[in-house]
Amino acid sequence: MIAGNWKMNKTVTEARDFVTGVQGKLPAADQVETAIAAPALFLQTMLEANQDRVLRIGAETCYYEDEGAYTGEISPLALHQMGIPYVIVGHSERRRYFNETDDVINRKVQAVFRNGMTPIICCDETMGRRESGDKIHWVVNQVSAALKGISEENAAKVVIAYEPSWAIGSGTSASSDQAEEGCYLIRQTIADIYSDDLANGVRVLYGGSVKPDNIAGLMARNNVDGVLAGGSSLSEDSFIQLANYQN
Ligand code: G2H
Repeated sequence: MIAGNWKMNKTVTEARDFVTGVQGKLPAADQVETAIAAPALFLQTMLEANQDRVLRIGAETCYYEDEGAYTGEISPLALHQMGIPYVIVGHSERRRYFNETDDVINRKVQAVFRNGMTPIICCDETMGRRESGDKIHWVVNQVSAALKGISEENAAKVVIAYEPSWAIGSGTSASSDQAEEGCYLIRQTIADIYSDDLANGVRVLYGGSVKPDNIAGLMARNNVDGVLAGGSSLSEDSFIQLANYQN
């Protein structure tokens, strides 16, 4: 899976032009699944521009209640009714700037599944934790907390992204060894909670300064099933190159 996370970038017009521009230039979905998570403001326009339906259009976050007096929040029920298949949950920027706790993230994962969508759960790790040797504890706890109470049937569908905060937006990706190690740790955690079979079927992505010139080395690793790209998903050319990294 090659997924993009636009964060708070672009306008509705730019979002529509991007989707129009990538039509016919992405690999078939049964070879490489491609997705862009975009601000909720753009989603309807993007869905309408997505004539060939190869690109999956996702949301960057949602609330954990379906409806009610929650001013400014994004309803997972409404996302599902629009035809949105994926929602990013627990990105490190949501944890850091919007105080999302493990408990909130778990509720959001439940809400996404309750509404028939699939969460792309992000799991971060700071350089401090990596250097102090605390990364295992930290990553295991984040994955376990996000999946608390999630059935096997739903856990089998989940997508999890290993996103070391020291690589995000820095211009320097984790090495392929570091990405492999983080993704392996996530897969092992899922295996411990559920089973090896289930864990082997889950897609684990790497995110953090992925670019057209480093994607092939990351994707070559056993436990890296895809990438979540921020900055390099913003331009059509660069996203098309990421999606066609095998060519
Ligand atoms: C990590 C990533 C997208 P970037 O946040 O999820 O962003 O590729 O810009 O480091």
